[in-house]
Parts: sequence; structure tokens; C-alpha cells
Amino acid sequence: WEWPDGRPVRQRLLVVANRLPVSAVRRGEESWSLEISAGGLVSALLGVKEFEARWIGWAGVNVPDEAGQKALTKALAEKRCIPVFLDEEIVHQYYNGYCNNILWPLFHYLGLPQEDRLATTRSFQSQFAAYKKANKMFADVVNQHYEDGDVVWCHDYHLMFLPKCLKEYNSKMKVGWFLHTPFPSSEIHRTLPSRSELLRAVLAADLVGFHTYDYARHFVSACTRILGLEGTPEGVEDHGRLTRVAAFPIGIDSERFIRALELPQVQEHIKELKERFAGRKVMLGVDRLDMIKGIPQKILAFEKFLEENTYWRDKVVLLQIAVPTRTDVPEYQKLTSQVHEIVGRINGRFGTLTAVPIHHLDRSLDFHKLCALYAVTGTNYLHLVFFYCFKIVDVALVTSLRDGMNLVSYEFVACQDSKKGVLILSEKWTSLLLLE
Ligand code: ADQ
Repeated sequence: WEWPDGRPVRQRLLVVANRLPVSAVRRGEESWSLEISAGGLVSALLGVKEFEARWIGWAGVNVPDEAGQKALTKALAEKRCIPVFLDEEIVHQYYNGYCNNILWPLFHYLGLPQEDRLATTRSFQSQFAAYKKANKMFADVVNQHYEDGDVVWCHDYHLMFLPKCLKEYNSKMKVGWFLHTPFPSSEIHRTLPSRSELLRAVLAADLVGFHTYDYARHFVSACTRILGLEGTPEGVEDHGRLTRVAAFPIGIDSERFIRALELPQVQEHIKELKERFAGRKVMLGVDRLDMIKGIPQKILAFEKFLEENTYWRDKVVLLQIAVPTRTDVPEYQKLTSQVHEIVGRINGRFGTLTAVPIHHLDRSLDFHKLCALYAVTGTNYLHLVFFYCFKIVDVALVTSLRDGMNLVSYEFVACQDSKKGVLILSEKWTSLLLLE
């Protein structure tokens, strides 16, 4: 397609995800600052270039007043983002509750919290109701901004009800849904009280995508075994209507990393870090602080390594960068304390007056000062940290217990150019990368 003056018309794409790629921080009654959010979904979608994309999602903040909402909507519009305003109660029930306390652990084979095994428990019912309500609120915003011909791309386990809500508004809307986590075996999905409703809602989409063939196969099995529908080589069929199901392994925009390595600021920091860790081998972990990432396991394995290899004790350092995430969820608060406690113990055990074996960074790092100090247009500080680190480290450790894909491993490889660092992956990821 093209405009009469020859300019190509790009396909409009509405990306709908629970979180916008930026988080909003209120600076005054009507003034907001926006920061890039850290996480795999954002990193993965930064590579989407062929479309005229708008992003619809929650800005990670409660904005009860109309003036604040108006000002934030305006600030976000400059970033091509459209906010969905969720109040505190909905966030608590839908996001902290149903999404992060039920679906996330279940999809990573960590099971359901005991009290939620019975569909009749009050907390489950109210969380599921809030989940559906929140999905409807996302659908309302999509519907307000939808124009004929747009493609709507819904993301992740937070929005499994969205395809159904959208098709109820407009059955002609082209809707895709992609899952960033694993989709578990149907035997696991079967334990979820709302299993059938969720599957049916996703099947309203035209195309359903997963990272791997196994996840796609699990989804199709769940539809055949739980809903009694027919699985076909293309997807799932329900009374003559086909929902296509396929694997689309996600990647990264590697050029973005390679280009950043040439920035003078990055070069300068690579030099500083090399001097700082001269004479020691550097191991690196970069993860959201999440139970699926195997951070305590990684640190304990490092302790065992030091225990068994006295020669290496003052010759190796582990840098663990772990961005705190879902900090309102008690399980995540416990994980943070657990990691801090283990790091403290190991540093006490193997540290010397001049050096410690583990450098663990979380958000106590002064993000804003560093941002100002190293500000580089279009590049956020945390990514710069990785460029510096990825360039100087000898070994990157990705020890997820389960993960949808894991982009950190790709990012590390992209930053290697002439240097030949070693990537150590927990078993599952090895097979995924070999496929790539
Ligand atoms: P995550 O679990 O967030 O997302 P992961 O693939 O590990 O995804 O990627 C994390 C991203 O966040 C990377 O781009 C990394 O650079 C960045 N990041 C990690 N730690 C950070 C830190 N301390 N500070 C700042 N940024 C940090 C989900 C699924 C994954 C799936 C992705 C993409 O859980 O399995 O690979 O989506 O689909």
C-alpha cells in the first residue's frame, strides 16, 4: 500500500500488554516523568519495526484524579502509549492476586497456592472476577482506539480474556495473542479451577502464539482434553471455526546492542570495570528477582564452587544484577530477603578486607543519579550496565528453573564480538538455543 504521494502506508498495530514499556512517576499534580520498564516483554518488542505501533497498557501507578489522568495520557501520547487506568483494589486482586499468585506459578510448574485449590474459596473467586473485569477494561480502551484494518496483538497470561472481550465488540477485529511464559502440560492446566473459561477466551483470537513447539502442543492438548475440541495441524477447531496455533520463538534486536558497544560512554565504563576487576575472572547474572530465575540456586552453586576450589577464592567474582519485581507480592518479598541473606553469609565467609566474592545489585543502586551521569539518548542505564558487564565478563550464568525463553542469554551473546565469553545455561535453555 502507499499514500497518493508514494509514501508507504504502514500497517497499524495495537500492542496490548499489562504494562506499558514505560513506568510513570508523579512529579507534581499534573507533571509526570517516564522511565523505561525492565523486563523481557519490553526488550522483545523493542525490535518490532515494520508496523505503525501504539502500545496500550497500565503505567504501573494508581492515578485516582482526573487532572492526573489527563496529564499522564498526554505525556504518554508522545511515546505512542495509551494508558489503562486500574485502581488499587483491581491491581491487588487482578495483578498481584490472579496473575502473579496463581497463573504465573502454575504456568512455571510451581503449583497453585494451597488455599486456591478450591474454586469455592472467596479469594479465588474475587481474584478471578477482578481478572475478568480488568481484561474488560483493557478491551474498552482498545475498542476506543481501534480503527478498521488495525491488527490487535494481545500479550501474556495477564490478558487471556482479552481476545474474547474484543471479538464480542467487533467480530471482524484481527486479534493475535502471544504467551511469554511456558504453557504447562494439560495435566497441570487441568488443576486450575477456571481452566475451561480461560482456554475458550484465548481461542477467540485468530492466531495464538508460543515461544516453542512444546508450549503450543500443550495448549492444543489442553483444548482437546479439557474442552473436547478437535486439534488439527494448524491449531484448534471449534464448530468449523479454526484458531491457528503456532510457535514463534522470540529474539532480540541484536543491532541495538552491537551499536551501543561503540558509544564512548560504554567504552569508558568497560575500561573502568576492567581495571576494577583486574586479575579476577568475572561471572555475571542478570535477572528479574523472580523465583523462576533460580537466583538462590545460582548463588549457592557459586558458594559450593568456592568451597571446593580454594585456588579460585580470591580470583573470581560473581556480579548479580537483580531488578526487584512484583514487590507487593509476599513470595517476592521473601525471595529478596532470602537472596540478601545468602549473599551476606557467603561474603562473610569468603570475603577479605579488600574484596568480596559476590556483588549483588538491586534497586538500592542510585538509578537516577547514574541515569543523569551516563545519560545517552534512547538508551536506558540498566541496559548500559549490561553492555559494560557483558563486555568484561568471562562467564554469564543463566540458571532459570523454568522460563518462557530468556533473553539475557541472547543479549550476552550479542555483546561478545571479538571476545569469547562462556555462557552457562541451565539444561532447558541449551536445547532452545541450539534450535535457534
Ligand atoms: P522476563 O522474565 O522479564 O520476561 P527475560 O527473557 O529474562 O524475561 O528478559 C529480561 C529482560 O529484562 C532482558 O532484556 C534484560 O536485559 C532485562 N533485565 C533483566 N534483569 C534486569 C535488571 N536487573 N535490570 C534491568 N533490566 C533487566 C518474560 C518471560 C521470559 C521471556 C520474555 C520475553 O518470563 O521467559 O523470554 O518474557 O518473551
